[in-house]
Amino acid sequence: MHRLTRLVALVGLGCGLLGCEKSAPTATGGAAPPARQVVVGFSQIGAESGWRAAETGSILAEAKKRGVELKFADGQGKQANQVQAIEQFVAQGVDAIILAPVVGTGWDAPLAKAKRAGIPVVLVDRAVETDPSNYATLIQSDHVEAGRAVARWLIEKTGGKAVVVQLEGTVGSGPAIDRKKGFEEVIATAPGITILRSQSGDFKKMTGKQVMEGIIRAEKGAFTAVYAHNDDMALGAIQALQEAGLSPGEKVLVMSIDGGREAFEAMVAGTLNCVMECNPLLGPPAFDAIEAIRAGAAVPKSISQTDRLFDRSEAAAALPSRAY
Ligand code: GZL
Repeated sequence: MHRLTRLVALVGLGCGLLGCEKSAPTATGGAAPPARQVVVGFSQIGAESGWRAAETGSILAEAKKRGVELKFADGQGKQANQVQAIEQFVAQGVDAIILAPVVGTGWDAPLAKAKRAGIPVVLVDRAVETDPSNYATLIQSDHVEAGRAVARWLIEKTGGKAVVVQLEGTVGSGPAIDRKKGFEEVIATAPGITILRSQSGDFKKMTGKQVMEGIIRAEKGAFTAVYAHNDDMALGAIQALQEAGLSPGEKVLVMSIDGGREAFEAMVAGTLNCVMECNPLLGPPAFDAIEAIRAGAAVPKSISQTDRLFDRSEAAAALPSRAY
């Protein structure tokens, strides 16, 4: 192998497969210019839940591992901040953008701007309504199926008889819309199950607790199950139920989605009855997708994560090996 090619190859390997742009050797065989580090902009929703923190950690760690310069923008839960971050990334000429979109609509303009600049966008954990040509791929769990799985568990557990309080995620977000859709589609097959109240807790623990407190005040103990769209709201609701003496996990079944460590600990403690996983460790698939795109390889428009439901009877055995 020619000495120069060997040098370029070594530089490439030194940066990790994605970390550095390989510079072509000069025509005269002179020293290759220094390889340029790949730069990725990451527009994150915020830090509303344990799940969100795990996702952020996974993406930051994967960028470091691959030698990629990551420009991180915390949207603090506001779409306007995320749109501004995307526009800044485009102005800075990043090589790719990772976007976790807080809500499902209102992204056409910033995504079209990135497309015109030739910057691929990888969507993670939530879908958006836009022309599919505006993004390269979407990496997420199947949120509709997650709602269906929780509903199937409730029907089996109760013989199809329950009065449910539903704590919904962030208004307008893909997971909240889909987890509601999947759950309600399946419980419609069980006429003995009704939804007494359905209200957004914005995927936040304190908001989930406050919403639960309001429903307890209004409805007393007129419900037998709580379906929370994520662990944080479930844990907040459990606190409210305990403070009202309504024994969560026993008299009132509590079901959640995400599957973080705290949820498994609540199942071991007996206050949470089942959790449907939603894998937050999207760093590796996100950077695999960026690597493939930069290599000119075809990437599927949608990459789904595989998740499963855990009943609390399985929690103690599963807890030690939980990765998030
Ligand atoms: C799901 C993700 C949701 C989690 C919540 O992909 O968007 O947002 O379920 C998080 O915990 O806040």
